[in-house]
Amino acid sequence: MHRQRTKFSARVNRVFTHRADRVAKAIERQGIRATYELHDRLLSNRASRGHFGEAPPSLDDVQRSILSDVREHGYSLRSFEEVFSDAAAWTAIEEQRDRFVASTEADLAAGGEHVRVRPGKEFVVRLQSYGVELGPADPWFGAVASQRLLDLANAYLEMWSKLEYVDVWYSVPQPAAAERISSQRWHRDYNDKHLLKIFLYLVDVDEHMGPFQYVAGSQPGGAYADAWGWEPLGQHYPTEEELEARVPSSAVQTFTGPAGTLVFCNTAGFHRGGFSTTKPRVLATATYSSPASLASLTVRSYEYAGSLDDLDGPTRFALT
Ligand SMILES: O=C(O)CCC(=O)C(=O)O
Repeated sequence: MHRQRTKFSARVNRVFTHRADRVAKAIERQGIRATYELHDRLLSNRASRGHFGEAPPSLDDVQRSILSDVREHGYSLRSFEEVFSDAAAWTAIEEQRDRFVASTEADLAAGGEHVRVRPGKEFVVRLQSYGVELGPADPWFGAVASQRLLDLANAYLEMWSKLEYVDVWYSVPQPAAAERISSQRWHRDYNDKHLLKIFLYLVDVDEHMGPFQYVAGSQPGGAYADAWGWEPLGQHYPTEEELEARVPSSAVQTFTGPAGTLVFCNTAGFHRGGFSTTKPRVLATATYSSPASLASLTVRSYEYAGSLDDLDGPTRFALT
């Protein structure tokens, strides 16, 4: 997760000198951090914790075991089949992948002008990006807006969560000699400490295809939580050597696996991925965050396009 330029700093840029711009940005950062803390303690998350506490969801064995993994280690490694046991849903997601891969490869072959990328992260082509409408007709959205996953996210965050981000990514292979950049480097997501992120591999991913990697125990509350600890808008990108000096190599988990591999993790912990040097890595991803994050540090990637009348309280809260 990488920060987008805010309107305020863009406005300041036009008016102030370079030095004043730096000062304005520092003040803005301080204000955003304070706003996040206030929303976490009082303004947003308190009510959300209250809703959750009134009627906590009852979880089945699979959900409970994922929850216990993520709490203890910061991640849980599963498969789509184990979590959903829904062959039709998996087929629909595979068809969505095939359409996306075909259109992305046609666009890239024609020069890449029409692919959706974000500045500074051009190695990831996105199916949706920001500002789209999503609803039950979209198979991946249907899976991550399901009660099964929302119950899990809410139980992990111990509050009603927001489904903040939903997308499918195609990571374009890089030259083997290229430097890792952006989310290919070790980092903590800056936008919340109450985070549950999901990655579903849509192709087989080996060690050369930029597998997702995670430092077990680096999640808030874990054994390595204090290594460049999480803070709102934090921007620590330690080198491999710096990370190795503070965290044993046995803590670094590398998720190679077949299509259908499903990783749950709190990306407030250290992670990286997407540095493929051979074949494209295609995956679906989603993020559940706390309301405090949406109120201060991030924007939802989509607008919900379905009918709100059919939704229960936690689902309506998550999607709006
Ligand atoms: O592409 C990856 O494996 C890492 C993605 C990432 O850093 C993120 O979603 O925060």
